[in-house]
Amino acid sequence: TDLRVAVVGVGIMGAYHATALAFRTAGARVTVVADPSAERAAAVAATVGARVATDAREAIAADDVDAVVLASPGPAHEEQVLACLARGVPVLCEKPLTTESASAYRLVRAPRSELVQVGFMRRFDTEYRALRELAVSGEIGAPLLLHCVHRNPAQRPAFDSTMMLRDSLVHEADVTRFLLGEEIVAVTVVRPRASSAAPAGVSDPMLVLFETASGRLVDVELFMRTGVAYEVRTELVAERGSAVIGLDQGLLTRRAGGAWGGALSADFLERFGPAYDAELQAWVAGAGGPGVWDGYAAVAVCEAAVESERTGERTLVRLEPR
Ligand code: ISE
Repeated sequence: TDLRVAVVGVGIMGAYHATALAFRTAGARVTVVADPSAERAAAVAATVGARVATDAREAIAADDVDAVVLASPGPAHEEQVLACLARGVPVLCEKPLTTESASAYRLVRAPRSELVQVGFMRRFDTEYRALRELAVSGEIGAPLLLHCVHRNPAQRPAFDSTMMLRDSLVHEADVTRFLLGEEIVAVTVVRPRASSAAPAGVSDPMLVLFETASGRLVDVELFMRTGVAYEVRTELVAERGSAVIGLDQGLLTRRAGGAWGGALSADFLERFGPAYDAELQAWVAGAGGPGVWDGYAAVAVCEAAVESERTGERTLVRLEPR
């Protein structure tokens, strides 16, 4: 019998999850869809053969729901995750787990918090998995540095410096923890001259430096309005070699018309679509994935980054005991 899933929040991400669950995931079907926009909920529900709930609470409490995908905005997550845990149903919560470390830590401490998986889909991307295998294999020696590039072609004006750090940098925080296997202890945000594409007061691009517990360094370029493409690259530098992922999308290099080149990903669904599908399939199968601690640790890093962006100072990450 299929796992009956409620999808809460059907913006771009939730709509993608709903169709992936309905048409590309074994062992699951979508029974309920909820969204503040009744129109959007109805459209997605019709596509996947589900019914519409009046609100998130009703969806989470419904009798025909065994598990929940939360793709609502970060500020809504705490209450919704707690409702799932109170009912004892597994929940796949999109990143960020919450928007402040205090609320994320409340989820760490909540009874049955092992039922939470956080939507860090890069952990299910074949390139990131290969990079991690290389990092832990010892083949190129001990990892020393990561260079990360995270570029979006465009963002809405409301995507300000804080959102860049909470919603986009959060992926690099998790990738760092995933690849290096240790916590990030300090964050420094540097603001170069802003792009003319950045709204007034928004620090776009930014450079961010993570320091890990054992003293490794990770630099991140966050640039949300390049006007070019969706580009995510990570280079690992180790004692006897280095490796990079995300350089070529699709690897097809065409030579024609007096030029050579290939296509770039237009958006995160194109780049990470297969990773999202793998993430959902693993979640439905109960195979395990990033949990509530991973979600909390990444939120704590982003919170330090928000403070560093404001003060210009190197900022320590405050992590409660595990
Ligand atoms: C979005 O929330 C994501 O998670 C994407 O991966 C990221 O690149 C984008 O900047 C965010 O808006």
